[in-house]
Amino acid sequence: MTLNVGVIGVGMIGQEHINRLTNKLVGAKVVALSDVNARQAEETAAKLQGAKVYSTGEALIAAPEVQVVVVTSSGPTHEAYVLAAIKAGKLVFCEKPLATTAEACMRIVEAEIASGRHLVQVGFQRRYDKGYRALKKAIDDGVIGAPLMVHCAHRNPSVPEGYVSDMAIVDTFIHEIDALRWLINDDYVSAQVLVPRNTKHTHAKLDDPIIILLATKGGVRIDGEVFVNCRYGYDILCQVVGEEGVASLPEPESVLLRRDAKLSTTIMQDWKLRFIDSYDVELQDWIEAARAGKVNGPNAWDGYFAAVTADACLEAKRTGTVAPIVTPPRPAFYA
Ligand code: NAD
Ligand code: ISE
Repeated sequence: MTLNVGVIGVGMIGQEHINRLTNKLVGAKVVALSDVNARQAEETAAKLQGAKVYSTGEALIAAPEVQVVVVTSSGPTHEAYVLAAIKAGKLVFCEKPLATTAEACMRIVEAEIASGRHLVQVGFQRRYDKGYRALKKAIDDGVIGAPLMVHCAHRNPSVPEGYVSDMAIVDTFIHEIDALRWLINDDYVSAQVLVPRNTKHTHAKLDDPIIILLATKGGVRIDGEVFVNCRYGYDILCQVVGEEGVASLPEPESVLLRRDAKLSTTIMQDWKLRFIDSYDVELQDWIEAARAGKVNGPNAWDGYFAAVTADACLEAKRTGTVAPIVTPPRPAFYA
């Protein structure tokens, strides 16, 4: 059975996901598109066989030929589309963030529980990355003993002018927020944010770099650097220090060169390339689960927990204090 997919949002990652659904993955077909930029939706549809353009995301979700929905529109629009998909009883893959506030994520959690079905997956693709999976296996197998500390960094070469301070947390560090609690099987209890002096490459509305300190229920301490004007490349680092040893995220494969009296490898410049395989694995897994009427990946509760943590980081940065991370107990529905 081929799944008929409707995609809402045909911007940067929307195009990437449409391309992989159409040309790389198996078991799905993009049959419907919608975007507030109608021209862009029409131009994208023209390149696909038989995809229909809907003037609103809600109309796309309601369309009988659309079996499952992919939401790749901008963050503030996610809540309404995910809620509409739940109401229509359709499985929905929503790019991160699930929604832009913890309250909005909770409304999604409540609606999903009320529907009685698992319908929502959030686009935290790091859980599908080969390197992160190998690192998690080493931790889960007890190779380094119980984790004590995690050191990590998320560096981008540069960001556009519109990228402002909060985005370092809600758009960028949100990936670490989700990946690290999954990696060490723990939840966070507090956050603190340190702001070193700015790089000369930043602008007035962006503190860059920043350091985020998280503490977990189990007593693990995490330090995460976000540096989005690092200049030299797109670099994701993660090292877990345990009682018996240290495990690090493997570097992406690259030829090791000996030349001109130098030993060198290439550092990628772009998140799209760095995680290209994980996006493929993530969406293929989603399609296969969806064909069985299920969701296997990061769920609405994970999206909610990430949003609560991001809010605490923002509060900690604003007040210069250690902010508590408080959530209600995880509902049995998400056990
Ligand atoms: P983008 O700005 O390139 O694209 C967003 C698209 O949404 C645009 O085409 C815009 O016209 C459309 N849009 C805006 N409001 C809409 C509405 N109400 N209804 C329908 N369409 C609407 O942004 P992007 O970089 O593609 O990001 C989209 C989402 O994907 C964001 O939530 C972002 O955080 C996420 N993202 C995730 C990753 C990842 O690594 N998982 C990477 C990049 C982006
Ligand atoms: C972007 O929104 C993403 O999601 C990328 O994966 C991330 O690495 C980048 O820093 C974000 O801005």
